[in-house]
Amino acid sequence: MTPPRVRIRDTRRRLASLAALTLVSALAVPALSAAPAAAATPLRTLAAAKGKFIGFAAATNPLANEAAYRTIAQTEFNQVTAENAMKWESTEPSDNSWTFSGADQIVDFAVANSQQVHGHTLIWHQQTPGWVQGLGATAMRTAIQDHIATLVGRYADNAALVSWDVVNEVFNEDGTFRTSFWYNTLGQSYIADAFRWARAADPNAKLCINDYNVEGVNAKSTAMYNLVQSLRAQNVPVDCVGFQSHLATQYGFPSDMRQNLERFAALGVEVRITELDIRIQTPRTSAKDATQAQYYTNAVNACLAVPACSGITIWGFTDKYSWVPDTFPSEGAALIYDENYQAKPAYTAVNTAFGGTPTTDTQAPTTPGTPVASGITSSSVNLSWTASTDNVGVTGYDILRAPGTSGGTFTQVGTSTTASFSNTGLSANTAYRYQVRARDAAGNVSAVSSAVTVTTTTGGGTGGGCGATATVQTQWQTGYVIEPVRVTNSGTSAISGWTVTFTLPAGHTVTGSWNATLTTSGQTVTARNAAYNGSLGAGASTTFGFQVSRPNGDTATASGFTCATP
Ligand code: G2I
Repeated sequence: MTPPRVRIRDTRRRLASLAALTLVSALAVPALSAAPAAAATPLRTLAAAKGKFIGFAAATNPLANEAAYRTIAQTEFNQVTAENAMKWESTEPSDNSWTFSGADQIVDFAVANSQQVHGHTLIWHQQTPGWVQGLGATAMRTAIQDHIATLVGRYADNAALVSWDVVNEVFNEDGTFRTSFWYNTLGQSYIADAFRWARAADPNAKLCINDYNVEGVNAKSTAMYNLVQSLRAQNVPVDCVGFQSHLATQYGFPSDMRQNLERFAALGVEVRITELDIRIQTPRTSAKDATQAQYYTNAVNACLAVPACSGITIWGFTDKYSWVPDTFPSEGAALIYDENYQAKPAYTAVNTAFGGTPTTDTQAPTTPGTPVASGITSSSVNLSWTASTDNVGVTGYDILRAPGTSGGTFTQVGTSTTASFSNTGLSANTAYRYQVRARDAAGNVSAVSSAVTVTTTTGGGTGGGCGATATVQTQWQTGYVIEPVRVTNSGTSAISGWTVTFTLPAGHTVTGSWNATLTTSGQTVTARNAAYNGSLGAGASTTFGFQVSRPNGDTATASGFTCATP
């Protein structure tokens, strides 16, 4: 493995550290319960102890937007490959017009989390823009050289970026060269040129050739072997060979993977598993999960058995984002976490193969308390609840919502890592019921809590609602008058009624009121509009007042005035 280079001259912006915001999205309830897998030493800790990296292919969108994705990405992995963001169409969509945002985002994330980056990919027949494909030989050569010099050069001084896929998928299955536009225009010369230009742009990066269906000994991997041997004999700087390892359980595991890695290692190159995923024919079953887990074990063991194998990159990590179903209809579930970020048996397999002893905890967290609603507006509500407890630790909560005061179906509207949640985007003057359930570090799920019913306020259009301010008009030893309590429609459309609540100190009693109807429950007083002052246009206000008696010498007055509509 490349020792990390120590100089970091490049001080590009870092990802702003995003607060652990709760996520609001409609998630399906998992069809198959996740394996009791975690409460485990993270994969990166285990792999590092074996001198290997364990990485993932990063998709820019969830990396920017999903806390659950980021948490696993930084906790479990010490290596990252850009799934798409460093490809030619992403970085140089038109000639000499560059977009580095996605590539920088991933490199910055890696730097912030002490992860090494593998650059993917410089020369590939896919995801290369049309303007390149149509070039003649001389112009194409120049375009390749410029592309490599600029892209590789950008990260050459960044210690995190340790390696590049220089050429990708140059072979057909029978071991002949793929007749791509590269090959058809330049012959095989483009391969050696690309490596030399990459070396010139970053003398320290490990330079790799990468392909799929080369995991076992076969015609294609033998062609790869011969090419690497011949290039190195010509002093072409090929340092490393990447074995993508897009495997499928229905085709069997390449049982000679270790032997194949070893023959390449004997050429003096680093080898790495670059794009591991193991797809099944969906839907998942326990039996298919078990086969998949065994294949993951086999792949990790193959790398562990070969000292020249620097590590393993999984092509993603959650089934929520995987290229497989788009390409192979009715296949998928190829990764080690399910689409709800729950660890699968495949995770347990990888963890165990790297020497971990993940617990097999099956104890569910205690049921969370019934949610308590506060801060209800016409479009949002804050929920909080008594936290669950768990033997291996609660990792978060699912928030479920059903429409109305009864009936309907509870569906998940978000997750929270704390015992509170803010649900926004609700309809005004509408009832909802909320329940929560807890998850633990091993993927166990608690029973759902009892439901709380919430009715949003009527609102007044954008920023709807009302406000109340109270003034003490006069007071004496044993009482006081609050006048006016001014009620204002703070929205942008009319309201047809209002309710002001406030709190009386202990021992205080309302003795009279005007322009509103007051009812008292304990220390809480509720003032409803009178028949003649409930309707308020946008921005309009009205007032009411009341008188209170209090214990002799008590100087406190009523407080905590809030207004709701209606
Ligand atoms: O095809 C699987 C992998 C085979 N080896 C090379 C890898 O680079 C390749 O990765 C996949 C990505 O996982 C996909 O995400 O490469 C595909 C392109 O051939 C990527 O798919 C593309 C879609 O085809 C586009 O429609 C989409 O806009 O991803 C793009 C970005 O999401």
